Amino acid sequence: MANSERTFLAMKPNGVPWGLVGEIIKRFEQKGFHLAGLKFMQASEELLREHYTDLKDHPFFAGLVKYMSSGPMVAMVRYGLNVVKTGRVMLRETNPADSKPGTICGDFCNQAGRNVIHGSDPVESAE
Ligand code: DAT
Ligand code: MG
Repeated sequence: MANSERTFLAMKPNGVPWGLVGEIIKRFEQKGFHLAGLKFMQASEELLREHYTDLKDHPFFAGLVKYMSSGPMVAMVRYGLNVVKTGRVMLRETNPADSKPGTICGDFCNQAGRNVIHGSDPVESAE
């Protein structure tokens, strides 16, 4: 059922010290996406290399894995109608300069390498 579509979101190691955990949870709550799971966790470099395997040939890959493993994240699974695509719209364009005000990156970030939150894209990746 479309209403049970699920996405994986994770507030990145900068989102936690920047004090954005409550704000970001609030946005997903207000939008009506239900919480299926939530975990405060620090990911290993090994797990992150697997998570980002599609990006392994990019020059920023090593820095991405190091940064993402540098501190705790708040990982969540949320579900609802078109949550993967809608969640991405709520997050950003990958280039912060293209992210509109009102999106998480439009409001809280200015560089791709510190973009506050991960959100699955596309549905197969969320699964
Ligand atoms: P997104 O996270 O918006 O789906 P992505 O999957 O292409 O973007 O890249 C994953 C992460 O890698 C992204 O959140 C931040 C980092 N990244 C992407 N492009 C980058 C760049 N040009 N410079 C530095 N980090 C980058
Ligand atoms: Mg991506």
